[in-house]
Amino acid sequence: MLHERYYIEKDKYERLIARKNEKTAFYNGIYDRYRYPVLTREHIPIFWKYDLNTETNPYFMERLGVNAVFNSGALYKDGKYYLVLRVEGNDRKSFFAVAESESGVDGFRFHDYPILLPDTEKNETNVYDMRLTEHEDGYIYGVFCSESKDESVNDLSAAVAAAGIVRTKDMVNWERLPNLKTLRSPQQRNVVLHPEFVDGKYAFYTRPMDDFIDTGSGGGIGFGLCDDITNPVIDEEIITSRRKYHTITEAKNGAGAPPIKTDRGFIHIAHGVRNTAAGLRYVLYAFATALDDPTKVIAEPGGFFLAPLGRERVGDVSNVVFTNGAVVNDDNEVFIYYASSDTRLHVATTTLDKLIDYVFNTPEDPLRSVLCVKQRCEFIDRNLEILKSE
Ligand code: M1P
Repeated sequence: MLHERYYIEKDKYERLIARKNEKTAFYNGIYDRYRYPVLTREHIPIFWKYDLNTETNPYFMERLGVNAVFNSGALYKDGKYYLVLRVEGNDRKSFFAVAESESGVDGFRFHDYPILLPDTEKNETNVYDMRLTEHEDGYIYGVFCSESKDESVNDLSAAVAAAGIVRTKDMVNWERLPNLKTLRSPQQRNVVLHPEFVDGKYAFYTRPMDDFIDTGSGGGIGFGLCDDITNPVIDEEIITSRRKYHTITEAKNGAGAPPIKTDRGFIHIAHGVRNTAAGLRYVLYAFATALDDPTKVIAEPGGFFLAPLGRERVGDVSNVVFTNGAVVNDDNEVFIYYASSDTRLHVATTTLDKLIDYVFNTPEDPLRSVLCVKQRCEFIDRNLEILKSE
């Protein structure tokens, strides 16, 4: 016999999962936004949070609460959309859980259990932000942040971030590989595995950092090669997408979803961070790199691709959008999964053709106000000519 409240909560839960999502009136011609987040803490199965035994839980109390569901890796396979979410318990520890859907915009349901990672890194305290890469070697890799307390300094909050690696073939059984070693960077976060071998080696997008929060001298999104994924070591990292003064990447940037391969180049959707009087502001931006050289930036639209809007602006870490997963389905529709304010997960949809058009035909940031005004005036000139001739 279950507690009577169970049935009420179960009914709410099933109605939430069955709720259809719909595009909003938002328009920019680049992508569509949706009315509802695709996953929130309300989507967590009841039996992850409540003890269903009426003897040990007579008041039907939440015993293991979940605070947030956000930053997810993404995979489209055999007609299904898989997400590996960052789930954060009320105890602040994050872990990973798989959810799947038939539509990619609604109906996401978690598997019965979260992912129990093999406990091979004994100092690891927290894990988060898994990027899923379907690699040409036949495995699906998950690369994530593996965080440990920094015991080398006398500071309770000091932490060290490294890149953890797992791989699977079925999204159920996960093999853990050793953490990535980057010989020239003391800390790493936002590491992404490139889907193809480069010069016969595994290729990673990295984010060299001197410190846990500040990237310090780190110049932007790095790139490095490693011979053996089962003993992953990167010596040299070169910078692909650079941080630039007075742009959306001034404070830091980081790779997001694994790059999307197109006829014109690899398209990257990354995050850029700038400082404001109200704290850091995280937005998404896009750029393309050459097919024969994934480090060479060949197109970089100016400004942000997607920024926090309306209710997205508020959450545990406000004024943040963050992506670590995007997929292309069999109809060349693109699903960009992005979290808002470290609290819940949304989707934006577009098509491959539109994404290519956006990346290759949107003007670059001229980097100075006077040049930006000149750019806009020339743009207005051309448009007024068109309007006059109508
Ligand atoms: O709080 C915003 C984001 O901060 C970190 O990203 P970055 O390393 O670029 O600062 C990550 O912890 C990320 O999970 C989080 O969303």
